[in-house]
Amino acid sequence: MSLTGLLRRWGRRLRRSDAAAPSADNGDPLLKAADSLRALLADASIPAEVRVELAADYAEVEAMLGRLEQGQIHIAAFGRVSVGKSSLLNALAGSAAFETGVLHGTTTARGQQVWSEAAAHGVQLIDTPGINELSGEAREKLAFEVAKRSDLILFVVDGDLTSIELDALRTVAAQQRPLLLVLNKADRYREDELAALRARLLEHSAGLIAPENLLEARAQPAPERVLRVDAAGNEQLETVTRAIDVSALRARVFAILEAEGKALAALNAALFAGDLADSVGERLTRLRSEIAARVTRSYCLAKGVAVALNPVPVADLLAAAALDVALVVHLSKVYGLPMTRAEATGLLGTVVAQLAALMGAIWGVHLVASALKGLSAGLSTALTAAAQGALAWYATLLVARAAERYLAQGKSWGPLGPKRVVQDIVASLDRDSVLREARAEILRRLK
Ligand SMILES: Nc1nc2c(ncn2[C@@H]2O[C@H](COP(=O)(O)OP(=O)(O)O)[C@@H](O)[C@H]2O)c(=O)[nH]1
Ligand SMILES: [Mg+2]
Repeated sequence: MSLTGLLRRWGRRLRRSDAAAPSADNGDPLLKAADSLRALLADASIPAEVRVELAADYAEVEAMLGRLEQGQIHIAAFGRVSVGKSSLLNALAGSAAFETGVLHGTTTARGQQVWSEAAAHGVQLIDTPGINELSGEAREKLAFEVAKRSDLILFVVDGDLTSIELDALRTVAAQQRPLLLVLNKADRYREDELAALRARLLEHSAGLIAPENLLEARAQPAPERVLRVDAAGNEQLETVTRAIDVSALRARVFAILEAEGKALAALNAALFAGDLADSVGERLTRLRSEIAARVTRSYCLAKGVAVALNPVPVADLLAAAALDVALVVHLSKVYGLPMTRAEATGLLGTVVAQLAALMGAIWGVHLVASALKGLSAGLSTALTAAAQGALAWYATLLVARAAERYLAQGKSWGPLGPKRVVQDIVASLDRDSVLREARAEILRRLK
């Protein structure tokens, strides 16, 4: 199996990881996740170019590994601007570390503080700028990024879900991280309103949030104005501060921490590593086909020019194999599945046999006709030569495509077998335009 295929499989396996449900026989999920991350970081077969492109992700995996080793858990607040995310985290931490305010966009960057009460669990509280109804795409992107890299997400709202919130909730839920829905500013509602709101929230988030994961909070309740009448009968307007109350949320978070503990972090790391393995795999596939296309083109040109300079009969085109063997060997290296010359010769033999069988009768007539198409009588020898060279180019391109298919499937023709694969390739290439381009390119080189 190719590296790309392995990475894909690995990504799936990591995502399926039973890290969240540790059992006695599958070892410590933390260690398992850490081992997977370490293996991904150390995989020497991933080209430097891919590492550079995915540097930020690699750094994140390293950071996760660090967190896993220190046993850290990240809890992030996520939600619309001004619902009280910063206030909520401050209330949990019992500090005022995060800036809060009535103005939209008080929080502009990701923030982090230790939750000392949950220090035994190594919990860090993460603040995010929040998603916006109207603007702030970059901030919104950041919020989603943070959510993606957190171990437990507090999705904070201050009323019924808006459609934007519902979309965001779905997106976050799809990341498969443990998720709590927090109805903050509960002080603004009467008991009966709260009950109705609760029912609506559960209805709207059905399938995403279980009832025990919907919590009410009063992170920074507004002071209450009460009219007092003293003994003398004087009326006085008093401002009474109301107590911060995040006890239900705190209890739920602790219950989750107790029950699932470090497995949360392991699960998240596994999910993230799975994503990374996928993007490495995709990037690798793209990179390979880019390089393979360059390599193939240079061989096609070399062969085309060589044949044009030293024309050979059409039937010999497929036999003039030295360059094609070199091409197959070269491609096998690009695909990280090196082949010996003997192996490459064998592969070439298979492809050429299929091509010959496929083209058989048409080979001499149609192909030469299309190679020469558009050329009028009184051809210069250069044009005839270029037409011959173009045929050689075309044959080499077919060989390269077939070899690539074979390599991309981990040195296998797959269930279709070589005959169908070669047929597909011949059908998928626009022969006339290949020949046209080849001829033009060869003529340019011959001048
Ligand atoms: N009434 C009420 N207001 C709150 C509560 N929590 C936060 N606020 C207010 O909501 C505003 C926005 O809070 P902030 O934490 O900055 O929101 P963020 O943008 O989500 O981080 C501030 O003026 C807070 O005082 C609450 O529980 N009740
Ligand atoms: Mg804030």
